Amino acid sequence: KVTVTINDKEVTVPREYTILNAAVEAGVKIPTLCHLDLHDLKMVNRTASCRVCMVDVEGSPRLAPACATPVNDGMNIRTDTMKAITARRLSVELLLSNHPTDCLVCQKNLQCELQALAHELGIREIHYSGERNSFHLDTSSQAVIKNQDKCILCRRCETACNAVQTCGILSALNRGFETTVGPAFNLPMVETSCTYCGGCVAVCPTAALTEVNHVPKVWEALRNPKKYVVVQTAPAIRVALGELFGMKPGTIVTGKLAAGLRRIGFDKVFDTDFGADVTILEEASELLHRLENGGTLPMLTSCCPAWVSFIEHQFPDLVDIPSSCKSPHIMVGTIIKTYYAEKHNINPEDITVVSIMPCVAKKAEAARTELSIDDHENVDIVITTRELAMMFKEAGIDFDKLPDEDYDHPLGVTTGASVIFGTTGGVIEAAVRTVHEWKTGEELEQIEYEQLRGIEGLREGKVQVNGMELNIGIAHGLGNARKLLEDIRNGQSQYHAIEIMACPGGCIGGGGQPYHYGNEEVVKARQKAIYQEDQRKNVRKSHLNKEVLKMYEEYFDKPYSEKAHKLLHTTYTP
Ligand code: HC0
Ligand code: SF4
Repeated sequence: KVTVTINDKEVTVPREYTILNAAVEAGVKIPTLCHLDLHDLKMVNRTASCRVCMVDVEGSPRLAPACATPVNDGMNIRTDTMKAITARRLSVELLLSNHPTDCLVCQKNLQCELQALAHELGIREIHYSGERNSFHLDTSSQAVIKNQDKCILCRRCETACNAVQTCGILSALNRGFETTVGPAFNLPMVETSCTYCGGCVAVCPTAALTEVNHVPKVWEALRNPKKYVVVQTAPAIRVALGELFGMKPGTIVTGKLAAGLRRIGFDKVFDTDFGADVTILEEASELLHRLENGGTLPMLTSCCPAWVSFIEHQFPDLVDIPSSCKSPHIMVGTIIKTYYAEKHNINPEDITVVSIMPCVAKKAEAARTELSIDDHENVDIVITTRELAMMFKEAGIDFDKLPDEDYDHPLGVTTGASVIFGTTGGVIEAAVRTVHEWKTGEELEQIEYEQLRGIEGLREGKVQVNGMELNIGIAHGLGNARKLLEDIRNGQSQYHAIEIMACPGGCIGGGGQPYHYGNEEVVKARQKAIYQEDQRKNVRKSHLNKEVLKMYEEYFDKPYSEKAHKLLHTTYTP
């Protein structure tokens, strides 16, 4: 341990701490911009490129970047000297001198870390003016927009894409003033193996990387009297949306969410959780089928589209191992345009399905033609949690004051098992609840599988089912997934089933969620809330969802039937 003094406050901290770590401990705020430290999620960006965290260290002629300078015993640090303050302002002013000033109409207006910093430092004038970079705006993909004019070269996106996701799409290009970040040869995003996980979007401090904005399309559908517009919400939305209306991370807003969606004009408010229950019935059947018939093992979950895209691009030889189940929101889209449309005598052509997702990749997933039925997309528009908040704000919805309302029947009837899909470990826990009861015929009393829970990037658990031991692997973050896939490729995997989610934390930490600004406690609070929501449910196992069972009886016959195969399953393209 070492003892240091920061602004006259003494703290004793571990030797490996930086000045910034010590300042946090001392309760002294040092502004940062490029820095990112999600320690438990293993996402750390320490490039020290922005020079915003400069501090004065007694006895040193030069200022030190707090994020990259280790502490020494007896160090006397000041964050508030004129020299430090001036240096910080200078760094921000220099960044601003090469940054567009269209903040008022920027996608990140009031959500931008650079803007917030300029405000905090009281910058009212940019003393330097000169040439500005002007790069090509990349709108080639269905999911991510890349606007390098707004890039401040913090390199957080590179950390997310390379160190965490191991996708290797983004890296520095050119030199000097021409330096920018992009794919090799500055190819358009659509021509790369980008998974659209949105990891880069989630950590970009400015609007250099944002999601494609589909809000206008949703308004257009809602205003079209000929359209029957149905909405569905992913499990992770209900534990995060409140943050965009000033609520504490982890506030559960399920009822207000349903009410708000009704207020802005959706004809039906359905739940992706219904599709998650259907997924469990299909996926659990598939797992048992594979186990009992010598099928390919391990079986991998298939609900995360960035993960599906990752395996297609990077492990094309393994595409027969994910479950063939379409993802829950695509299943809901299919069910609305087949079963529900037939039952209510609505022409599927007149239906618009909108998915509210914590995810950027879901935008690209919905456009995949192999998921269509009869040439119609199952899901027409996907918007993120952030985009939904924009819609509520635009519509003047006082979210906080909304009453709690229920989702509509039948596709709004859901279980606790489907809610936990929103966190890492949840899909496989939900599957085990069902597999266990199906195999033993006995009621499972202890349904909370603690060994499958947690925030570690790679986890495993052993579950007893009717005398058989199921080995389960869990990975979140594509870099962790890569390790499990390499084991499978080398014939070293001991698992029967593996859950993979691309985003750190699972969907709760998705690329379309409210920005966490590097605070991983936000992701943990959402995870806690997901498990609370499960506990609040009367029915907590997917195979006991009455409306799902009724639908099978009326339409699909039984899980894994021929009709279910035709409509609820898909194939992958190497
Ligand atoms: Fe997820 Fe999903 S759980 S991927 O994490 O499976 O996005 O929340 O909607 O589809 O249900 C995201 C979240 C979903 C799907 C579900 C799955
Ligand atoms: Fe990399 Fe994901 Fe961003 Fe694509 S969306 S560039 S894979 S971090």
